Amino acid sequence: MKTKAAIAWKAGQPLTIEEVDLEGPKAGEVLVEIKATGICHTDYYTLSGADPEGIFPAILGHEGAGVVVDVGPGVTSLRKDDHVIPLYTPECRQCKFCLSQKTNLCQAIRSTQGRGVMPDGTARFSLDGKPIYHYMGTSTFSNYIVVPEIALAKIRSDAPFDKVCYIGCGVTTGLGAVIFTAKVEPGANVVVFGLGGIGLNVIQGAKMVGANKIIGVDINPARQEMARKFGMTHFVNPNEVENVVDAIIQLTDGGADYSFECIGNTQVMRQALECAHKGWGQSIIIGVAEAGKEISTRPFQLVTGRQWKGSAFGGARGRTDVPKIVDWYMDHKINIDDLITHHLTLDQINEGFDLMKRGESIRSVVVY
Ligand code: NAD
Ligand code: DAO
Ligand code: ZN
Repeated sequence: MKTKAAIAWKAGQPLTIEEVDLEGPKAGEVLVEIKATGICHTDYYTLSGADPEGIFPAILGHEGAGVVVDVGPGVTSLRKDDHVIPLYTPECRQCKFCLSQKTNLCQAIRSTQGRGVMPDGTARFSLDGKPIYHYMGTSTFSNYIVVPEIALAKIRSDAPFDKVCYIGCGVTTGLGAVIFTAKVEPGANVVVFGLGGIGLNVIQGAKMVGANKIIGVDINPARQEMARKFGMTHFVNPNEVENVVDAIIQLTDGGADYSFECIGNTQVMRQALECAHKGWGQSIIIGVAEAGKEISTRPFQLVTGRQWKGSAFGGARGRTDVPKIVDWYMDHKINIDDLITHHLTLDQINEGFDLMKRGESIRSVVVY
């Protein structure tokens, strides 16, 4: 079949909209019509050329929601018309990683996903007979996609696609980092570095679990208003204080119980670790740094009890946790609507990247 998609031909170049060929689902695969997709900073990271795993030409996008159109042989958990969210972190429930119950990093299809192909080693997308590669196993900047069954979360059918697509990455990453990775407890003091599409969801998660002080840090003062709406109690602009770490240590009587880096800046990762409380403070890295960057601190920071951790997709097990997060949204326990600042058509997708680069959007959502 044909599908309309935005193609990333080369790092640093705008996407172009094309009609591409899409092969149908093979064994264990599912054809999905994507109804809406968010544009995340990680799509920009790959498009910019900073991603060491970036492959071109590819169809980017990993924050979608849609409807099952057809299933391949052997698919048992999904059928036509089911509503789904594609998962860049699948959940096979059979690999060593899934069975460990210690991580959400299912490895069942990791090697082929990282090479931009399906588990049989080939791409389903092509143009003029040449392969166009998949991205993060999802490629939601295409109206139709083929994905393995283990990389789809089945969700309730009354949830609006243009809102719950954000649960495919940003919402789950932010809330999950608080709830599943850090397990923040009521009364804890929390610091969030970077108040974008991820950081605001960390703030919302911290409020949800009953954190005490929720301190937001951002160089963009315009982020303050939205962050307060989501539960931020204090704001620090690094350009307005002499030393961010000292400012946070003062505000928290010795340091944060939990800090979250939601930018991808290795200098800020160090600040986030060093503002954590001596003896027990945990710092969670969410931001994805440029290829080749390294983190550093004095080892004594760890000897004296601070812990450095990371979180991918919020530590969420997609097929298990994503449907629950959709329920939280439908039950008004979380706010997604106010974070979606722009709705676009696929033809306007490059505008979505421009809005992000200028710091004018939180989330732009493309509606097909
Ligand atoms: P975003 O661009 O929407 O937000 C980043 C925010 O950081 C902006 O508000 C910006 O003003 C602020 N900022 C930039 N430099 C700063 C500095 N030096 N000090 C303080 N604030 C600063 O990005 P996003 O969509 O929220 O994504 C944030 C990061 O999370 C990216 O690196 C993205 O790739 C990563 N990410 C990780 C995961 C994961 O699973 N770990 C998932 C999705 C995204
Ligand atoms: O299992 O080795 C692995 C990689 C899993 C990918 C996790 C990606 C999380 C960070 C990228 C940001 C996603 C939008
Ligand atoms: Zn697995």
